[in-house]
This record gives sequence, C-alpha cells and structure tokens, in this order.
Amino acid sequence: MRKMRTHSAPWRAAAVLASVLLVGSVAACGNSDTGGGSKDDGKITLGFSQVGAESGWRTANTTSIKDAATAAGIELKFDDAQQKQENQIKAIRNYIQQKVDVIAFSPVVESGWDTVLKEAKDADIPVILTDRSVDSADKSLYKTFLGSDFIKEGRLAGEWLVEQKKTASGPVNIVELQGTTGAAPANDRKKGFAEAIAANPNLKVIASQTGDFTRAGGKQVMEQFLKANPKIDVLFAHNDDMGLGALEAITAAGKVPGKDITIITVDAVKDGMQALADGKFNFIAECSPLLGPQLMDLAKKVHAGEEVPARIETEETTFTQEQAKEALPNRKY
Ligand code: GZL
Repeated sequence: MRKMRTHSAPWRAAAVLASVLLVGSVAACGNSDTGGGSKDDGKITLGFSQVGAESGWRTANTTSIKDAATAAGIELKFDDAQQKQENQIKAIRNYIQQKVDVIAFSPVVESGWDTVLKEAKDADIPVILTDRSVDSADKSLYKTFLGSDFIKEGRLAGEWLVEQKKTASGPVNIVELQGTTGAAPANDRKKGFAEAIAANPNLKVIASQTGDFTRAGGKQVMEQFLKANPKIDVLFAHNDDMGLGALEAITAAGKVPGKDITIITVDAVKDGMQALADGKFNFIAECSPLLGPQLMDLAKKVHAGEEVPARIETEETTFTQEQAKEALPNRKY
C-alpha cells in the first residue's frame, strides 16, 4: 500500500498558513487585476489622457485637473501624451485594461478615435471629452464634452479686428499662426476668425501656418512670415504662446509689436495678459483651462449613471489692454 505522505504537526501548521496566504494573495491579485476600478472604499478611479505640456494653457489645465481630483477624492491616473495621438490611444487602452471607472481625455486632434472609443464603450467604461472634441459621427461613444466654443473665440478675435480697421482705406495684411494641425481649436478658431473678417474685404489673410501651439513654433513661423511678406499689419495667433514666440521674431526684425503689427491671440494666460497690458499684444479672446472641478463633478455623475448634458461650455470673455491691466492682479493662471 503506498505510504501516504503525511505531515507532522509543525509541517501541517505551515501548510495551513501557506494556503491562507495563497487565498489572500489571489484575492489581492483579483483587486490589482481590476487595476483601479471602484475599490471597497468606493473611491472612483479616473483615467485621464492629457495632450501634452505644450503651452501655459496646458500646464494650467493639468494643474486644475490634478488639484480637482485631489479635492474630489477621486483617484486620478494621469498620462501626458506629448502631443502624440498614438500615445493617447495607448493610454486609453491601458485604462480599459485596468478597468478604471471613468476615462477622460483632451483629444490632440479631432479624427481617428472611433476604434478606441468603441473599445471603451464595449468595456462599459464611460468617456468624457474635455477641452478638445472629436469628429466621431457616433455620439454614443462619449457621455459629454466639457470645454470652449472655439469658433466663437475666433469670431470674437475677428470682430474686434473688423471694428479696429473699419476706416482702413487699403489692404490690411494678416498672418495667422494656427494651432496644432487637425486639432479642434485650430480648425475652429481659423473658421470663426475667417467668417468674422469677411465683413471687410480689405482684411486679407496673406499667410497661415501651424506653429503647433508652442512658443518655439510661433517664433519660427513668424520669422518665415516676416522674410516672405514685406507688409504685415496684423498677426492672429491661435494661442498666447505662439504669439509670445512671435514677439521675439517681430522685435528681431526691427518692428514694434502692438504698434507696427497688431497682435491678437487666444487663451489669456498670465504671460499673454502681461504682454497685452504692456501693449505688445492688442486683444485676447479668453479660453479657460480651469476645467478640473467641472470634470470631477461630471466623472461622479457618469459613474453613478446619471444623465449629463451632451455639451457643457465654459464661460469666457475677451480682454483689451486696459481690461488686462485690471484683471492681471487676480489672474489664477
Ligand atoms: C484650447 C486648448 C489649446 C490652447 C492652447 O482649449 O486645447 O491647446 O488654446 C493649448 O494654448 O495648447
């Protein structure tokens, strides 16, 4: 008869302890498998994919999101995509695998999101778009959009210029620094501005090129504009940072920004507002980056299965030089 392997008492106790530990670790492993979904403490896990850190606006937006997550008691998983769509898609897939409760992101460009958004939908993870939107025809792929009306921002910039140049007798040559190619704010600010300046046929955009929303990009492209165009009367930059980069090129070319060349930008971050107060910029259409608190409120609502509006637009204004001087001391970003 085969000798049964038996364990003496100390061995048996060790075996019992090992099995208890094993069961415990499997349970713990199960939790880690869920990666970060609602834990027993009921904390919501939000996976956020950020565009990058390309501008003062983006930095302020990231700070707003991180601070608001802490204040809301939401566990934030944050990824900086360095302005690459493939990095955002990778991050969203990671969040799906980790089974987070909610996914939010600012899509660097409008197109190319349907596949990954469908994966999130199939995984039953609600998605919130913040800041920038997508051109997906299937609106069921995300719960809501929280951000600005970029067409309006472009239109307000154009309307101010039309008013400023209404007595111009000859052509007013405009150069345009566009945001990131394919990005909603770039497409829409360009559209809104063009629609507004059509009111005065003297106003002509003689050159328009992307500076990728960065200071370096703004400086580099403005240098090219100045070399190629002897008469530039106006610069419309899709964000402050490109306008601030362009200031360097304009000054280096021996021209006085704000006087020889009228400069209009969007965002109203602190450095842009300082340039406006100093007379180097002439007008700014605000675009608020402070989306964090509203985002966290929306994350809780969609996680709870509550209905939320399809689109939530942020309150924004515009600034002249005098208004910038008044607003600067209390500027949050
Ligand atoms: C606008 C945002 C834009 C800002 C830029 O909501 O997406 O991206 O205008 C930023 O400053 O880089």
